[in-house]
Amino acid sequence: QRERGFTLWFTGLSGAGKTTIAEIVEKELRERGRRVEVLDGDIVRTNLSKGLGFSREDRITNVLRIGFVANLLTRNGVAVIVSAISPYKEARDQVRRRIIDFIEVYVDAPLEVCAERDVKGLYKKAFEGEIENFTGVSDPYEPPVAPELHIRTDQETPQESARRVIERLEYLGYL
Ligand code: GGZ
Repeated sequence: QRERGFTLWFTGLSGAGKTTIAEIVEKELRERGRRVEVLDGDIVRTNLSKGLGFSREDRITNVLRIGFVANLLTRNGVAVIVSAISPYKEARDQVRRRIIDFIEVYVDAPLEVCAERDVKGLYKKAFEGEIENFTGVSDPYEPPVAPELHIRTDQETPQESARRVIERLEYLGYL
């Protein structure tokens, strides 16, 4: 009997904590002997989605490409972790329809908190108008309506968030 694959899809603003939580969950899954692949928007954009920008069309293309690869891996028993802003509900729902074992995790922190953290200094640039179409500042983010899990990273530590993700996977029967 093969292990059941799944796609954990982290969506949320830049700086909300998607990558940080993904790293902790990845480690935990490996320790449990699972085969894991992480698809991070930031990294995908240097290869699979190289050349794409941040227009609505390009973001949707990016998300659908990630979804395509995630589906290939998922149906082969891999634990897939995606972290991409994926701001458009329509694109996320399209991926959801294609991947049977799809778990949407809304990594949520208020814009002010993300901007305050400003890990990469991108918010400062966005507010100063140096970066156009920056999600949450000058570009839309459509929050999930019914995610499998809603995490508030301004109210708990990354370790606590990761624990809740693992618990949800156990509850859903994937672990
Ligand atoms: C949002 C941007 C932008 C704009 C560059 N808007 O937090 P990060 O830095 O490390 O990750 C963000 C990444 C966004 O790529 P995604 O593939 O996740 O986006 S999407 O799902 O919408 O396709 C951010 C950085 O690239 N970045 N410019 N204008 N984030």
